[in-house]
Amino acid sequence: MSPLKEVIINKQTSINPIWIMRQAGRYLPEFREIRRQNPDFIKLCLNENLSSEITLQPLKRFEFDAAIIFSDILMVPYGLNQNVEFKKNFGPVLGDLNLESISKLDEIDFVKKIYPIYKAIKLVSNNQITQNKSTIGFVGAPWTLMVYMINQQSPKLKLKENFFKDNFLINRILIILEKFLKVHIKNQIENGAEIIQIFDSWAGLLEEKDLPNYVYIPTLNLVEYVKSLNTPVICFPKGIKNYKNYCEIVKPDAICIDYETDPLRILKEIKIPVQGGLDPKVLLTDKDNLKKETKKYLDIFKDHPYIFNLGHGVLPETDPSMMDCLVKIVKDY
Ligand code: 1CP
Repeated sequence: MSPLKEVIINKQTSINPIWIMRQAGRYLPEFREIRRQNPDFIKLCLNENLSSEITLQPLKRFEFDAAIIFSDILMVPYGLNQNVEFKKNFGPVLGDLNLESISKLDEIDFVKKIYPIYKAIKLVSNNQITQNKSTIGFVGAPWTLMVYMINQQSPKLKLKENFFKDNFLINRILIILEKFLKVHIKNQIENGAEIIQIFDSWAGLLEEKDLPNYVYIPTLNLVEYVKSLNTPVICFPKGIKNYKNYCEIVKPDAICIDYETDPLRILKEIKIPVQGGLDPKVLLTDKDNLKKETKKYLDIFKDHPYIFNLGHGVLPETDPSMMDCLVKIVKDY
């Protein structure tokens, strides 16, 4: 069994597997070179030879225990025929949302449009490098995807003022997303993804009272679906205050925590395997500090099933030699 599954399924505490969110891309010079030659990000994600190559790049450099497929959560709105573009120094820009056309879309056309993603997963999972490692497939949670689809850009700047105005639209989108996310999950698993991570990057935008409708229930439906396919599921509800409630209601197989979450509180309150936590900014400091901060997480979770990861994606300005150092600290622990 792969090290990640040993932790998630067998609750093994004597090993600390490691992989890093956004490990493929951004901070690696060999990725930047491919990216420079391929300015259209969507096309790059749909080129299975390049996207599988990018997925494997970090595994050639570092002793990671998992490959996360080079793709994006916004490939689902793209598959639903909403225009998606990634603008340099700005981020994603989405086209107008046409509910009528999305409602009519059938499964086969959706799968056809993003099919190279599944081919890439197959190439990665069949590659010698991923033997005894996990190939991780992923989706954005319905809430986070809906945020991009309605807001039409990152909510980092702000959420549209009338975001919640159209209740009918919101409920329809959530239902449609649930349907197509299940299709996307199933195809990833059938092509070799052995673990699914659900990214809810914008869960922290909601007030406590809105979590059941937008986060807990839609995510629970997906979690149950992944489990029904005999596949472990890791959830990352970034920015929420109450991870305990989340775990009790959504019941993922493992929970990924963000860098603002107190790991001691998690250890006390949460029984399921834990992943992540270390602030990605620590990789921008020095090696002594990196060692100190990394050991903090390893010490706290030494008797708890724990997968090492960061508390959000690795930052583009990270020096790969710091990543090398981090992996060695975790492996030598
Ligand atoms: O390791 C990997 O890089 C795996 C592939 C991967 C994953 C898992 C990418 C490639 N993106 C994602 C997930 C993703 N995409 C999330 C969830 C995780 C998170 O919170 O970081 C989100 C919110 C996105 C949306 C997205 N994609 C944004 C907007 C972020 C925001 O501030 O709103 C952006 C800028 C992207 C582009 C993107 N996706 C991935 C890469 C390498 C890039 C950069 C593309 C480039 O080179 O310009």
